[in-house]
Amino acid sequence: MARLVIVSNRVAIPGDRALKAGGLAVARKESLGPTGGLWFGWSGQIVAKPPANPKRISAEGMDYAALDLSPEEHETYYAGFSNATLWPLFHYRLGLIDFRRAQLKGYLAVNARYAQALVELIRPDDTIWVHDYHFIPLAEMLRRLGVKNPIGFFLHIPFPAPEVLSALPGHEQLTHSLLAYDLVGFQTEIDRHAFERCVIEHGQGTLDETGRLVSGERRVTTGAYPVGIDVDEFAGWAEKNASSRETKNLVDSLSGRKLMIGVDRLDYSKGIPKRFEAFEELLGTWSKHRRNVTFLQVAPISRGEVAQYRSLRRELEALAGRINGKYAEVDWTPVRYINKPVARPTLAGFYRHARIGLVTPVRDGMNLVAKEYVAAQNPEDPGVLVLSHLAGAAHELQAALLVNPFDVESVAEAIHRGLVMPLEERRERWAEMRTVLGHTTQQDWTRRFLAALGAARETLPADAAA
Ligand code: GDG
Repeated sequence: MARLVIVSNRVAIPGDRALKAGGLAVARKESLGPTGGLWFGWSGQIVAKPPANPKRISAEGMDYAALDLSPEEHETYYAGFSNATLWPLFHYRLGLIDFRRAQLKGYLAVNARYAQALVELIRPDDTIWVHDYHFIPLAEMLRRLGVKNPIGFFLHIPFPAPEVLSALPGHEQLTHSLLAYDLVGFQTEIDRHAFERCVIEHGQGTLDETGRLVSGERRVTTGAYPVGIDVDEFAGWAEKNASSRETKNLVDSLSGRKLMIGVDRLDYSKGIPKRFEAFEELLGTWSKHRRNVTFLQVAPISRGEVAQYRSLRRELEALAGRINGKYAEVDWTPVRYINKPVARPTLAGFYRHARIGLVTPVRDGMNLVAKEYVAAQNPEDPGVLVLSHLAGAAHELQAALLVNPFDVESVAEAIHRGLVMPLEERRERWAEMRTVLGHTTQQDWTRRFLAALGAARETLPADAAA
């Protein structure tokens, strides 16, 4: 059976405790499971003189190859171009972009170094699956080194409309380099269409009769493959941990009050400040909810080395302090704000007790927390998902209470509606969402993407394959 080679920013070597919370790590780890293969990426280590060759580890039937970064590479490629230019740009936050030519140079140099190291490891019948915005130019560099294998790319975050992308210096080069892949996959049809528009409107390609992009000799398939979760595993954790010690401590501490929960990496795309304001609005408008609902926000610190993330942290500390100062009683703290990560099985137990799951990103590729919240519910007494229509997950979870995260009053109204929603309506909405989740699991995602990558190559004329 052909080997699968996965490339992603961070390699999750078994037992690696330093790996931060995040959707990609979860999604990719699960996708390597059934096939085995090689996982290639950054070790998480920053060293003065990184060796050219990756560290090799084999564990649990898989091979891992991890490269270290130098402090300068980490600054330019990771903190700089990837997370201070591409991340805000792709999330439509042009005002937060901090573009520097040296960072773009570092980004291209790290991609070139990775390509050089990877080419040594690739076997002729490998299939290569590259993940996310850190590695947009990787296939182009691999092709230059003579790699002819099928290479697919999946973007976990949104792809911006051409009008937005054009704010990036050198954006034509970036979109053009994606055409070196055989398959370019996105979370939603909106993202896929935005990419297609960028290629066509910038004169880099045209559509053939089957809907593929044609650029010179190359033909590139595009598609939407919404990331899913392992629903059964998550539901199992929730059932088991509904009565764990941690959950019991949490439930006891609520003294019978309803729980509303938010769980996000501390990131400005997640809309956490507006969400805090919506909770403040709820307490101000509906006095009956005062003392009767507690909002738990878990927000593990992420990318603390990037300036925009540090200022978000200060903003949230001030907001939580303001709301608690205004409404807290000696025996009730309205907002519990936690910056420490919490293990996913533990979170599953918390979700099961939460009457409201509040997921209000201002832009999000998919958002796995929304799906995990649904999977964790007790079918007899499910909670209510309040979900931003700007999350990719909203395309599937239509039975959630969909909100515009910028409209604080409407988010407050949706929370109120969820808090007073009759059991029958909660069950109906939940059952509809649970059915949808069952059709697009994590396993379905992997299978669909890899099948499309196989098909993208099989139908190519011989001269166009690589
Ligand atoms: C990117 C895209 C896309 C959260 N807090 C903790 C924790 N988590 C886990 C959650 C969930 C994952 O991390 C977060 O996934 P999201 O999808 O919500 O968000 P991103 O990290 O931004 O992920 C996103 C995703 O990639 C997949 O394609 O959906 O749009 O931005 O699984 O449970 N895990 C642990 N402790 C925490 O405190 N252990």
